[in-house]
Formats: sequence, structure tokens, C-alpha cells
Amino acid sequence: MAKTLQILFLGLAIVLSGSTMAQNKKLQRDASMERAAMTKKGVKKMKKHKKAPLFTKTTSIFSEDFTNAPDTAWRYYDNDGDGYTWEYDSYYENMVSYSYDDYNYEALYPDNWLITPQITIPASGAVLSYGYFAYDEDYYSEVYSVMVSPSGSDNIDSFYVPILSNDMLTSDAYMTNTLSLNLFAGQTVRLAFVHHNCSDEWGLGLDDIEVYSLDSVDLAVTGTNVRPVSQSNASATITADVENLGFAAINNLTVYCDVNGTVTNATIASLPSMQTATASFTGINLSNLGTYNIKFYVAHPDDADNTNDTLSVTTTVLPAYSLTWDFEGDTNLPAGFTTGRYDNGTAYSTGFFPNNEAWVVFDDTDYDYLEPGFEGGVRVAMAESWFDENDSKTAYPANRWLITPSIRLTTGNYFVWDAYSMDSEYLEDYKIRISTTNTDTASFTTLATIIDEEGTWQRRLVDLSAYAGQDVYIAIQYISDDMFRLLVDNLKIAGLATLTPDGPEPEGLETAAGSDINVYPNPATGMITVAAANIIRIEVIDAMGRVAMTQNGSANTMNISALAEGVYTLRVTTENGVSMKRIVKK
Ligand SMILES: [Ca+2]
Ligand SMILES: [Ca+2]
Ligand SMILES: [Ca+2]
Ligand SMILES: [Ca+2]
Repeated sequence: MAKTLQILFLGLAIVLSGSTMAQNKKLQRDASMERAAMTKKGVKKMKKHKKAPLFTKTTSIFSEDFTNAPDTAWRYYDNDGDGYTWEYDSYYENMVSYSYDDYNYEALYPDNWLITPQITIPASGAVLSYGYFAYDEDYYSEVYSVMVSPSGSDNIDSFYVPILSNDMLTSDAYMTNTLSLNLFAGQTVRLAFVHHNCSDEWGLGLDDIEVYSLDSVDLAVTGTNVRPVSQSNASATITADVENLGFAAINNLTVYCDVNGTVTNATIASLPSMQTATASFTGINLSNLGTYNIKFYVAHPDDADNTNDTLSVTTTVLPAYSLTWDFEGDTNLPAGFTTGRYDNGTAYSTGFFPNNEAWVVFDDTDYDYLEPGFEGGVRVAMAESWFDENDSKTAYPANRWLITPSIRLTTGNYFVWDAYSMDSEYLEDYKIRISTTNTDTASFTTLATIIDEEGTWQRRLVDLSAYAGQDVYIAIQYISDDMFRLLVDNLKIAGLATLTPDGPEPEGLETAAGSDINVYPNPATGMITVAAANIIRIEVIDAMGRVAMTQNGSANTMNISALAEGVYTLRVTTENGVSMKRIVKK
């Protein structure tokens, strides 16, 4: 871009004389760049939304990621004649075309063409994949088209076939798009990316241009709405996304759904090449508590690649939640939480960790850094393993603990949490641990270890049934080695549980379920007798973790004839502690 001292001075003068449009945009731009710099190595803004390559089984026949400036086989045209066209951005390693002149503070009216080298499309067809994004998080309404020259000429007039027309960006996120090139099977073509029909935004970025050849038929099951954690539903609708990675359009495709061995199917009426369609399976019975194994699959006789025909997932149907910490209430950790820092590191992002706290509540209101969570909200718990560059390597790995208050469990409890790695280039490691005594780190045993947590929100669970009837602390131990930031939210206990009333019970009083009291008869139809002294309260808890009956007082008999048949847990509170006993109502 042309830039002289005089022009710079004029630009400055315009800002100072109150051209608010330019001034605001410049400020927005600075904020945008600051946001990029906020991330580890300053590149997250451009990379955080990148997905894994779509076509792992097909053959790449053209690929350009702009790690280096494009070679002379590429063409650039400034069709509007303003002196600006596509240029190479060596910092972000992609191509950019501007609709706003950042030095002169004036709008541009681009009609800028970036033209690929000649590419020969195989007779079996091909697909174009590319990444694109806006340079400004607020001024993102860039518009572009993708055109094809079927003759392979680099003359603009030869690009008379549009394969995408006037697509307008809707955010600054890095997006990927795929377009079929099957129309040009067997021909040698050039592709043009045309930035046009927009003005006064900032810049359109373009990266990761690839052309892949295709099999004749290749269907892949690529996604589902089934999540690892569910709530009871006797008539659930679950879905499978099926992608046509082949050259041929497929009609009346049968998609199968196997839930714990029961198979149903659904039909996708038409699925063109390079498109994705969703098959819906309705009336699926997920009403019982416990784990369901669900397998979606296609079985087309001509499918060239059977490794992507099946998607298997599990979901665990949990009882209702009795405790939830969503961190929305305050910018301090919720009451009763404790933290511990047992590494020698100093969090690099000192603005967020002013006293090098182990974990903080991060409020996203003024930042908009967070991916949208499952339950909304703007506050999460956050820890960092990116330590000050002056720290020696012995500072690593992180060892930072977030510990819940003491929780009094009943039976059938699960711990559920949401988590993600803030920078998907730096995936985080952590453990879920439990203590039945105190918050000393030596008191905790490991329930789960998560390596490389995903770069998008995940909802996960661990089974706490081995701790039925006990008072426990649950800890998230952050153990990443020089990554970035781990975010957690919506810590929950499924099934009946309460905060331990006056701190943990005296050691030795909590017992494994039913080991220290006798209840008779069992099974029972009406009156039961609880053989325990100094009873304060008897509660009957159903299989969903709900309290079905409560009897306060010292009586050691109770009439359960009103209960439906089934398995229940008696929770007996005495002056000496709490005991659990499983009973059957006939
Ligand atoms: Ca690149
Ligand atoms: Ca131009
Ligand atoms: Ca397949
Ligand atoms: Ca939250």
C-alpha cells in the first residue's frame, strides 16, 4: 500500500479534526488487534475456528496455505483501478484484500481478483475448499464471489461461470467453505476469488485453498446431536449428519440408528455431491437411567470408503441435578470453594491473575472471548499454564486446584462439568479428583484424567456411585505443560445431594451403603423397621435421586405402602451420622 509521511499526517489530522467515522473505526481496529494479541502467540483470532480437514480419504490435487507468498503462477487484478488489489499478509500468512484504506482513512470500492494457477479437474470430479474471514471484528460485512474460467485462461473475461455469488460475511470468525467443481470434470481451469460489491469495512482474508479429487460414491456419517450427558426422555429425537463426499448425487438414502441393539432407520430423500443432510430418528426411548450405546450408519453398496460409514456415541441418562455452580453470581469463586497453587509458575496474563491465583472467575462481559456455552452466561472459572517467560522450565507443568465445598452424596450421583481449551492450538490437560476427608492434595484420588481437552465446550461426567452416602470434596487439578487457558463452567451433581451442613462428618461415621444398619422386612410392602438408635430423620430416595418420603423424628418404623414398586434408598440420619440402605418395595 502507498504510504508517505504526508499522507500519514493528513490521516492524523482528519482524526484530530473529528472525523468520527474514521476515528471509531480506527479504535475498533486497535481493539481487534489487541484481542488478537491477547491470545497465545497472538494468532488465536485467525486460527481458533479452524477445523480438521474435511476430506481425509481423498486426494489433494492442489494446495496453498500461503506459508510463503504465492508464486508467479498466480494472478492479481485491480479491476476497479484504485491501485489496490489482493496482497500477501506475511504476518498472518494469508492473502488479504481491503475495502478500507487504513492509512488515508477512506473507504475503498474494491473489485479485486485473485486468480489461481491452472488446475486440472479429474474426470471423477473435485471439490474446492478454502478458509476466509474478516479482518475487523465489527466491520465484517465483506462480500466476495468465486468464479471459474473453464478454458484455464487468466483473462478476466474468461471467468464467466460463478460457483459462489456475492457471499457476505456475517462475523470475523475464520470460516471454511467447500464448493463442487464437478461441472468442470476433465477440464483445466483457473479459479478467481473476487472481492467486490462492498465498501468501508476493512479487509477480507483468504487462506488454505485446496482442491480434492473425489470417489464416485462415498457417504460419511459426520455428526449427531447426541451428547455424552442426557436427561430422561421417553420420546427423544436424535439426529445423524450424513455427508456426500462422492461425485454422484444419492437419492433415497437409508440411514440406520442402533440404540442398545434396537435398530430403526430414516430416509434422506436427496443428497447432492458435497452436501450434508440430517437424518432424524423420532420417538427414541431414553427414559431409563444409565448408559446407551448409539450407532448411526449408512450401507451403500458402492461406497468406496467404509471407514467413515459409522458413527458410534454413548450417552448417559442422569437423574435430575441437585447442585449446580455456574459462576454467574459473583466475580469471586462461589462460597465454600478453595483453590491451591503448587507450581512455581507465574501466569503470563497478569491482568487476569493479578496475584497469580490458581483459578479465577473470568467475566466475559467486556471481552467477548468465550465460545457460547451450553447454558449461556458470561462467567466461568479459568486457570492458566502459560507462565512468564522468565520462569525456568522447572516451573512447569501447572499444578493448580479448584476444589468444591464438601458435598453430601446419596446414591446414584454423578459429577458433571463443562470445559474447553481457550486456544485450540494449545489443548489443556486436567484431572477430576475426589477426597472423602479434607482438602489436602494428598487426600485426593483420581476419578478421570482429560488429556487435550477440546477447543469447543464439552460436557463430561464421572460416576460417583462408589462414594454413596459420603461427604466428598471434588477437585479439578489443572496439569497442563506450557499451554494457555482452561475454562470450566456448570459444575453439577446429578441425583440427590446437598452441601454438607456443618462441614464434613466426623471421620469413621460415614459408611458404605447399608453396612451398619438393618432394615426389615426387605423387600417390604407396608411397615418397615429401621434397627438404629437415636434416629433424627428417615428419607426414602427414588431411582431418579428424588426424595419420595421424609419422616422426621425418632420413630424407627415407617409406612411405605404409598410408594410405587421399585428400588429405593433409605437415608437414615441419626445423632451419630448418616447411613444408607437399599430397599425393595413390592
Ligand atoms: Ca496460511
Ligand atoms: Ca482495487
Ligand atoms: Ca463411506
Ligand atoms: Ca457460567
